[in-house]
Amino acid sequence: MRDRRALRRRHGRQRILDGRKHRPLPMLLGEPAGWRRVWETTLVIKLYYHPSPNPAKIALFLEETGTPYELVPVDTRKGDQFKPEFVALNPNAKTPVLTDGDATIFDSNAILLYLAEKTGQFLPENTPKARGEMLSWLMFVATGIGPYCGQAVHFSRFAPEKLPYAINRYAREAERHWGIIDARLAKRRYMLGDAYTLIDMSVWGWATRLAFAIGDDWAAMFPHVKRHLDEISARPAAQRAVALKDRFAFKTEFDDEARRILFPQNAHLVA
Ligand SMILES: N[C@@H](CCC(=O)N[C@@H](CS)C(=O)NCC(=O)O)C(=O)O
Repeated sequence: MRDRRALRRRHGRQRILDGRKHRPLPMLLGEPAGWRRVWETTLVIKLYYHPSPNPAKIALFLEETGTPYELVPVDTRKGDQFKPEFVALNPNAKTPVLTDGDATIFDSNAILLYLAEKTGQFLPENTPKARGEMLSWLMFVATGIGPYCGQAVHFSRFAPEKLPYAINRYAREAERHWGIIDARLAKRRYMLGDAYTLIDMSVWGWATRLAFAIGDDWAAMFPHVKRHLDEISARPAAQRAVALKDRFAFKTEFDDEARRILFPQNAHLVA
């Protein structure tokens, strides 16, 4: 009890981080031991963020759980991801990164799993069957949806040469992966059944960019993905997550400097 009072004195009942009031974690109300754990651990969470699909998933999870966090902008079009202090957190030099005390986690799907396990929220039931399904879909999004959408965008929008083979390869593979998600959502409300879980948040990140990744007719191709996207996007937490982009003046131009920074391995080909 004394610990709790001391923490309250230090942080206030609702701590103001980044100019905004954060609500206490709802799942822990009425759970005094949990309160102490939350005050001691989650107040120190930092999300290294850029307004793009992978960081968006993490923002959604933090907003859904009401977890207090500090938002740290990383302007990838200006090269912030290559600063030594950021590379020390993520040797892959990409957003998002989450730090929680002395824990540092990179890669969006790893972060989602970390947060779900930490908070005990948005996980399926703890049976081998349900856990196996959850891990399979999490990895499917991480290794299929993310990379194929990323490359589809790259070759159709950013590559200086329009290479039909590469454009077709990645567009068709991105579509094939989304077709698998669409078929799954045709039979269930959420990715794992009746409950909204971390997998839905992971899918949501890239679903918000489907028009950009595979074209304006995507909704006709994947109506169940569209229904899922619309439902999640209407949630207040999703709206707060999307609004985070307005807190900082991120560079929006995709000019030659941004191209050189984001695709350094190709810079000598277009110089
Ligand atoms: N596998 C990583 C991919 C992260 C990623 O590609 N992040 C993009 C934003 S969505 C980024 O930071 N790009 C900057 C760059 O490539 O230099 C994850 O899921 O977190």
